[in-house]
Amino acid sequence: MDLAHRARVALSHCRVDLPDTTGPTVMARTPVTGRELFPVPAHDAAAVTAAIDAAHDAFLTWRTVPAPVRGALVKRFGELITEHKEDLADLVGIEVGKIRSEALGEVQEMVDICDFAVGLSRQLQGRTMPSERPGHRLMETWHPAGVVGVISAFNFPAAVWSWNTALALVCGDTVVWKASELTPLTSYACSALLARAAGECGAPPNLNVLVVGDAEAAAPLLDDRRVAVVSATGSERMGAAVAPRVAARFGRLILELGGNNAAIVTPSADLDLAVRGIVFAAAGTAGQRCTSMRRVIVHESRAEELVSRLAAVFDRLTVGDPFVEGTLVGPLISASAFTSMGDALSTATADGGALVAGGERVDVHPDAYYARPALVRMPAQTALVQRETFAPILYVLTYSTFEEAVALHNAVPQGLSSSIFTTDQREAERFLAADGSDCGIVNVNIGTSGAEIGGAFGGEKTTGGGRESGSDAWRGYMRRATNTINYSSELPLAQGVNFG
Ligand code: UN1
Repeated sequence: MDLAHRARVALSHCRVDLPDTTGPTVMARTPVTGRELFPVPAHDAAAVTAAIDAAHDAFLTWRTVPAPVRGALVKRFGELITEHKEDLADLVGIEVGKIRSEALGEVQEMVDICDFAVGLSRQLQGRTMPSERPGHRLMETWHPAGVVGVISAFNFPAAVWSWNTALALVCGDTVVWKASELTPLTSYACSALLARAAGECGAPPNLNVLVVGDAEAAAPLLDDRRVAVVSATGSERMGAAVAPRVAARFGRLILELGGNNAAIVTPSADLDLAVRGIVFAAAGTAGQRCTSMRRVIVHESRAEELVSRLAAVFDRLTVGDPFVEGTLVGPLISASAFTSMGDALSTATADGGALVAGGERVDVHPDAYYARPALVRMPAQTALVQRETFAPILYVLTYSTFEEAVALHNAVPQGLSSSIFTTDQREAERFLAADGSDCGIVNVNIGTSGAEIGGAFGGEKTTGGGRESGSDAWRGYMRRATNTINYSSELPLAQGVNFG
């Protein structure tokens, strides 16, 4: 199959009009074959500043459009995504190497967040509180915050942007999107669909301005005070570079960084369920989700059985071309991702770990990097296990007491997603309690990945503390004003203060 041709067809369905550029370009690639596709325009720092100018101009109009009218645009956008679901899934499949079902799932996640945001556009509610003063009213109002800088990663090139953008738009913000250089085609297609929806709805242009570039190009997003919120998804290293710069100008941050997600498997666990949940979370998306499962902490009484069942499944997972039906594990994004995986496995063995299954390169295309998901038993939670390696490696640790399991679980720097497999209600509740899992996402009897958009998504510690997507994450995209209104003809002061 000619993936360059297929990408061009999807782009033209989405009415992406790529200008012939004399300026900087980035080469679109596919990890499916490891080949280059074609060059597309890229942006430098000057273009990013121009993007902020344009998005800020649009903000000045957009913030006064009634929120339900803003919702109507997001509704149309959701319809266009639905109409182009196959095209977007093609691009995600080509640029990220996701299997069809997961590529379609990513696009469905976009439709879901649009639905959510449309409803939200009539529910951006502030509270009214009783005032302590007679003839006074105390209330809060939520206002648009400004330009939102969205920095997204290769692994969810469309959905993570849409979580931010659907909310930002109904909240009255506009967006400058710094997309991953690894997935420019998907970002051009998403932006074209949104621009089309905006045009049809009579919304101002430049509600979302796409920039494709490297970290240096993104610098104005971090430093420009008009960018009220920076929502960045990616590695802990990226977050450590971004956060202090935004904080230095007191900009608001929504960070969604590394995960080192684990499942605890207790003596009472339903192992049929556990094996399925663990395999999807660990091997799905070739271990390249921020929610991918990286650790299993299993009770010593079930360890042999669980490991042998997991190994049997890892050994027979279909690793291969994601466009071939039946494939479950597609490629790693790059040669360097494969090298990191290999390095991690060597360190694991040097640290006394035992490779039980997988880890080897699978020969699918000579220039592409496919790997069989690796299952590694570790004698301890070593420095390596405490790090996020963005590849399909699952470390197995054992425990004897529940307290030990929770302590091991929480003894990593990251705090994104977690799960427990148990049929003991006490254990489940203890894991969910204040002294249980310290993560932002805590699941029972499902794996760590595949969160629904209705909940707030994000995590603690080095994961960065941000929340995106559902629940009340919208508040991160608005500014709150507290209003005290005096409708009396007296001027009583709060706290009973007397002044003259
Ligand atoms: C990510 O990997 O950055 O919960 C996002 C999940 C998906 C989103 C992952 N809904 O796995």
